[in-house]
Amino acid sequence: MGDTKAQTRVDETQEFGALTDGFHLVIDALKLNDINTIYNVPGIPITDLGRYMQAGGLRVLSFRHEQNAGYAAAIAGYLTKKPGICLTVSAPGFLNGLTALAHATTNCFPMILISGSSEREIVDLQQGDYEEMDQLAIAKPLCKAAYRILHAEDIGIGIARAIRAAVSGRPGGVYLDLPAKLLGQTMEAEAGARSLVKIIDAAPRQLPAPEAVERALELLRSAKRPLIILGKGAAYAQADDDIRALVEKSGIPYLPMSMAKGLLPDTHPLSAGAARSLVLKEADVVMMIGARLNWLLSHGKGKTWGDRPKKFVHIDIEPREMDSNVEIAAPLVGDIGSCVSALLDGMGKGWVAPPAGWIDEIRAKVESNVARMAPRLQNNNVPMDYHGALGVLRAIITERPDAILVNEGANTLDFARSIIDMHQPRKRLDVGTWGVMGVGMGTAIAAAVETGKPVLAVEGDSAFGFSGMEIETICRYNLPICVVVFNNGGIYRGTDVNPAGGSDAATTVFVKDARYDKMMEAFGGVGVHVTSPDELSRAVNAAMDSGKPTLVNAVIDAEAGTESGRIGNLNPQSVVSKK
Ligand code: ADP
Ligand code: TZD
Ligand code: MG
Repeated sequence: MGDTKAQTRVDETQEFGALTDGFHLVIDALKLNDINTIYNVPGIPITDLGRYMQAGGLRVLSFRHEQNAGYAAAIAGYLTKKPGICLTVSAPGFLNGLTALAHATTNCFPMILISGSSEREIVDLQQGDYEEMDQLAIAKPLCKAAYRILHAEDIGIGIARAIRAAVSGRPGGVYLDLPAKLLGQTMEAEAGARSLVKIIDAAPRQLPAPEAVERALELLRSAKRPLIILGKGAAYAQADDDIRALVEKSGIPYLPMSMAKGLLPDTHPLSAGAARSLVLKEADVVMMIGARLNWLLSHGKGKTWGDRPKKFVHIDIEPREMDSNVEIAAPLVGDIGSCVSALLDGMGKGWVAPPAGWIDEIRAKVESNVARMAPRLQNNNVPMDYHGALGVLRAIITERPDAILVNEGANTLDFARSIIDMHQPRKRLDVGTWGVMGVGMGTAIAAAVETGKPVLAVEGDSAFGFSGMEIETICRYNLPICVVVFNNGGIYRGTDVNPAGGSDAATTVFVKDARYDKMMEAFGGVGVHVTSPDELSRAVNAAMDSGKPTLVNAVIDAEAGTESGRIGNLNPQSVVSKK
């Protein structure tokens, strides 16, 4: 794009000292609101925007595909409570970013997708402009809010609206459309500065009603077998100390959803993580904190939940979440920090812990499940199975509790989730509500960038393939990320054969003995090929010590996995064909 033209514009601005333009108003508006990292892929009409951002002190990370930049922005939002920003070009770049925006919205992560767009007059008359697309209309159903800014003097307000929409109430994705023409528009610098908005209290606390708090406490007091379920909303809220205090003061056992693992350490005596089936079936009062009764919790009913009647307390910032799947006896609507601290206050001194029998029953189940698993995690089989490989990664995370674990795949996901204990909040980042393959490298990059902590990404070989090209990005920014590819040669297993017997491979298998480690070497990173748990342990420890971008190709027994991991039951069955 016209580098020299853009440069001239800046020179003129400096010369007259009185003009600014759309480019710089966007940058100033973001900086004014403490947004300092941008995940992007450059091109018309936003190449110069990225350059000016970098020149203006923002950190601008360029990806190889917008979807990965988008997943990075989404998880940045989750980790920081500020909207993660993904910047893309028009139509195809926008569409690539849109999947991530929808993912952010589904997971309640604050994110803003900012896309350049083509000439409105031509787009609206469908006259075939460069990358013509009515992006605003397409984005709308997939996000919380969508805005377009047409005039430079509206940039301040437009960006303020986008930020507020992303982080207030239930967080989510916001689309912001910036037509090419807007960026080049000029206005008086002083008026421009005055038009910017520094947002006061972007995500206001929402206090629960006192009677709702009392109703919840009454129900909890009446419980014989109470259970707390912690979801990623609880992790997002960053009310870590109060949540821990609530669990410990109440003495109520808790079950963490995948990304809530580590909010309290998985080894905590009140963790019911290893007794999931028991507690879901047997509990009589369940308090949900920042978790939804969606498919991941079997909608709060059916076999998983057993026959015992249950009553629910539900803490959520979104009132419409109440009664979404089952009746909620005690809705507690408000932000988690405020709700949890109100419950703590209300418990006072006279709180009586749940009956010891319930706690003992859970402890016994947890201990027997953990003991049963222990020897399997220590096996040194070659080829490796999931247990042997994950046993060593579990030990590594226990020794390095502040490292961030990124995880995707089917068997690779399900086994890692249950085997690897987490010890600190927001350290486990995974596929989220939709179970999206492809979040891996974007998530790992944003985790390293936003927290400065080392990242261990445990990836199925299929899952890795969706975002694998971003290992170049990891090397380019020299990020402390160790990617372990669980290479079983396919999706679920590497052993399927083409039922038609032809020369085409089966639908779920990949090239045998692929060497993903060599991809990393191509970009100057460290590639290691391992076949045993001991080798895996050495390679990952070395990577975590050195902080060098590393990819470990971990060969896993092609027969070890099962169809769809733990959710094979969701596959429809044909009455005509039998597998
Ligand atoms: P999980 O998948 O871990 O069960 P979900 O994504 O289903 O978690 O649920 C997260 C819930 O947390 C959403 O219903 C969302 O509205 C809620 N939430 C997010 N942030 C807050 C907050 N700060 N206060 C209250 N509720 C929140
Ligand atoms: N596409 C997208 C975007 N998300 C998905 N979840 C899928 C496709 C379907 N899918 C799964 O649900 S898991 C998976 C796919 C393709 C890959 C599983 O294979 P893997 O893991 O190699 O990553 P395992 O260890 O071999 O099971
Ligand atoms: Mg696989």
